[in-house]
Amino acid sequence: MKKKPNPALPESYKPDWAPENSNDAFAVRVVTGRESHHDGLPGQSRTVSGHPSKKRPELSVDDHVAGVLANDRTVLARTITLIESSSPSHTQKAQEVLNRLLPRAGKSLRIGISGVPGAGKSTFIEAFGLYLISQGHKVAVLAVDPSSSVTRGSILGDKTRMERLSRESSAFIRPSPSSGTLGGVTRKSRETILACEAAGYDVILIETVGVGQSEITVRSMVDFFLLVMLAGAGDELQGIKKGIIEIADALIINKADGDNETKAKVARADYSRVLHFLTPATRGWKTEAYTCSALTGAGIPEIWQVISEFAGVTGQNGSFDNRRREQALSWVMQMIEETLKERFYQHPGVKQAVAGIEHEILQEKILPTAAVDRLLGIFDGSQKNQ
Ligand SMILES: Nc1nc2c(ncn2[C@@H]2O[C@H](COP(=O)(O)OP(=O)(O)OP(=O)(O)O)[C@@H](O)[C@H]2O)c(=O)[nH]1
Ligand SMILES: [Mg+2]
Repeated sequence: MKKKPNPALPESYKPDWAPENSNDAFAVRVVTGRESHHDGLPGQSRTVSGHPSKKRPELSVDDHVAGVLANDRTVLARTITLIESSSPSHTQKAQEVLNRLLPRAGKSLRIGISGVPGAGKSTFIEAFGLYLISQGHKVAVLAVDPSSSVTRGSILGDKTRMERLSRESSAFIRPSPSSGTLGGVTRKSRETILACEAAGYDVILIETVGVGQSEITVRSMVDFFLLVMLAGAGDELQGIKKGIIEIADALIINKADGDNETKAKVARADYSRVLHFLTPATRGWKTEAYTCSALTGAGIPEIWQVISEFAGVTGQNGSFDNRRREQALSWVMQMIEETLKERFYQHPGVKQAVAGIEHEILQEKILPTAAVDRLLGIFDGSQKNQ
């Protein structure tokens, strides 16, 4: 389907599947280079009528906290933008907001959904999300927004399909560009999850395009990891490695409809055999393969049943809470690594010395180990930068 251009809305402002006349809950990101000191929202965004709107004043910490807790989706969207901002003053403010939100976070089921481009992740999330809402849940989706990637998302040229879900008042969809991030997962996804939980969403769905590392990252922030597969595509084509199957709590063979249904059933049996030999990702839980059709909705309630059962079993045997605690610990370690790395490369002495040392290495004038010693010495102050 060809995308309909909407001249009133710059593409970077709203994803193409956001409902028409929707509010800023669907605003995504800033057009780069427009403003240097923005509040993380499109400074020159336009109204639906096409006239540039006035730049909105920054929200205070209190405004952010109150808005999120009241489930004001516009404020939640702006809070996530604040969280994602890389400006140090925003980071500080975001931390204050998050600290205040923290007591209200954590009470959700976090579900990661991965699979190769075109497997039907977004279509599945729409069908699944609508089903969950019909069961009284409130669903937040961190989705990959294909309109922002070079290939326009899937290699099949499709776009995210969540139009219906995005119209639901019990749903919140936060797209993130798949380009420049780890298959749509950003460094700030964990904090975004906390903000969504504080806003009252009790099921969080996180879509990621399978690119190897992204599955591992998503696994480290969710309770349940779902792999969306296709029948008859072959593991190689699907880019699915044994390691990825091993971190899944369920495999679903999607597109089990029409002519494809039989093939999907065969694939399910094949994967079941493979799973039999693998160590399950979660203690006390047996990972199995299921078929479903995100298009017709067949198999969708059963998947929720599986996930609910998972929550029950792992809640009882303690592995649910254990995993959350381990995830928190590895998050801390990861943040330390990132912060140290950032500080190292931002260190004035290191910055000054790095080019020269690089040159010396290329000229084979210095050994790599000595180069490391020198740079680290400059960083920790034990060596002067000559
Ligand atoms: N027949 C059939 N088609 C489906 C089903 N689920 C998704 N599709 C189609 O498959 C195509 C890709 O679906 P998406 O949901 O965009 O796939 P995706 O995995 O989110 O893709 P990326 O976000 O680009 O990685 C679309 O044309 C969908 O209509 C299904 O259950 N049955
Ligand atoms: Mg998608």
